Amino acid sequence: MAVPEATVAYHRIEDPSSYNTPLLHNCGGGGAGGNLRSRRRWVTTTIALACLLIVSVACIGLFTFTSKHGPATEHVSNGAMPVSRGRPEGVSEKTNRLVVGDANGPPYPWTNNMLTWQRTGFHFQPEKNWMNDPNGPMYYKGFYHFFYQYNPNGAVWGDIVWGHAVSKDFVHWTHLPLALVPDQWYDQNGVWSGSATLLPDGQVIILYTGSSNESAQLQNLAYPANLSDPLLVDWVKYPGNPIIGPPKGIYKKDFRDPTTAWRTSEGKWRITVGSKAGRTGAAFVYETEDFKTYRLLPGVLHAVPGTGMWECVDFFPVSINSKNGLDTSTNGKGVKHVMKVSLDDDRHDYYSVGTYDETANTWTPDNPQNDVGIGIRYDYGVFYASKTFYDQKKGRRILWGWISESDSEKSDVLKGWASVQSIPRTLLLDQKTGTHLLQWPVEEIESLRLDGKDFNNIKVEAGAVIPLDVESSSQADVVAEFEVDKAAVEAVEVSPNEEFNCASSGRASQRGSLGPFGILVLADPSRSEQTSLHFYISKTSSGSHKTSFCTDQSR
Ligand code: DQQ
Repeated sequence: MAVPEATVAYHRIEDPSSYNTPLLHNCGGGGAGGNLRSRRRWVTTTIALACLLIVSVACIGLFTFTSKHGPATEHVSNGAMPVSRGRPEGVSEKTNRLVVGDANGPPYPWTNNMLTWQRTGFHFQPEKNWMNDPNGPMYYKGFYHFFYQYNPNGAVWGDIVWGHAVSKDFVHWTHLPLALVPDQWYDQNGVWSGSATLLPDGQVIILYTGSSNESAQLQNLAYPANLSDPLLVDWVKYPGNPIIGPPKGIYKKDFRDPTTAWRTSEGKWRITVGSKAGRTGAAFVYETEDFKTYRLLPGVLHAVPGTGMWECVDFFPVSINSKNGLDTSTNGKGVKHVMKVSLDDDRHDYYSVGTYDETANTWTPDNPQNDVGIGIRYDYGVFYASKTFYDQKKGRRILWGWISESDSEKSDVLKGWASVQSIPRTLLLDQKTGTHLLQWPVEEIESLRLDGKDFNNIKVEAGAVIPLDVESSSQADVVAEFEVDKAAVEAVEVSPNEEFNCASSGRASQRGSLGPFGILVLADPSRSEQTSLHFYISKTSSGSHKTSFCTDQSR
């Protein structure tokens, strides 16, 4: 049997205490790290994974074909889920899959110490309270701006406003005053998700969904009060709002989250807004010249039966042959278009690579089997309502996503906060497959690395768990590469039942034909607790190989 060989670079990273500064303090030091180093060596069957571990690393182990010991503690409660608070209002929040067993029973006796320990250092989060979707990310006059769905009044979803923070490097953040709050009839029930567009003449446009006094989802325009303020602290709502209401035949609560606008070959602007008709998820397109009046274009950009409500649609171009990101308006030769939808039904983000036809107002996936909502996801952990933006400073496209903890609302209330944002990721089309996007944490994160340790040529025998001798530290950044020999990959057989799938094909403790192999973090010595990040190589019925990158949080 083949023996994967692993190389692991482990870095302690800085003490996070000073990285989120309160209102209008100085931003911490800027400065990017070194060049993005490509560690993907796909020439042989080498797989790299990078993860910024957000909490104490008690033990890191490498494993393959893990032992048959079942989990000592199964932290899933007996099917009990906290009540989803958002659905009656048109969105579903805190509908987690794995709920720590305090959902309905007596609350777990958390102490302040335990709850403080759970707070992250470098993933973006406000000082307190509930946060969900990333909104309107952009680079403006030297600052990365980040807005987010925020409840200023508590650690559960509700009373939603746009929080606002800026950074020069995605590491040090300065929290600014709330940017948009519900103060009009058309957003009285909440200032929901939306996007920013930078216009060539220097104007900045925000389009967002207001949940009205009657819970209708209406699209609205806002712009900075003072364009010469690099912090864009004050925002004005257009007096002619709302600018777009639900199209005929669409239920008033199924029409939300306008995208960044892109420019057509005629110099007009278009946006898309997610919706559903029956069980068919769909994206409507509107055209405008001044961002105040809009025309609904005939047909839809795309629709997929059976996928339900499409939230937070994202639509952007990627380059077929360059490693640079593309401005959202780029189109033409050498360009593919990515569509991403966030499925309200299963709370996952699905994307697909395809072709945009501006004249026909359609986007078509290259591979209908990988269509949005039924094919590839950005992330197989907890990652939702994501949004990209084009960073014109460094010529890259950056992805943000909302990560909620898999605990209950009760725990959130005790903690006094809920949710973090992903470490922003650079996105590129994988030139090898042409079907997948490559994601890598922004290079700035590497500036946090302190001393580290390298472990080379570790032979990972079947069933082995190899502890790595690393100090216990509160945060760590680990890059692990696995090299699997070609013969072993070729020997993988098609599974008689179904193709491998992270979500349904067994956890890290279940052995398969080539995998799982990966790293275990947050593991106690007996491994009754551990978090696994692992790969699995399988063969599809068409004979091609598929590598899955999974996580198992069940212990
Ligand atoms: N969250 C927002 C909505 C969006 C949903 C409300 C996705 O605009 O559809 O907080 O998480």
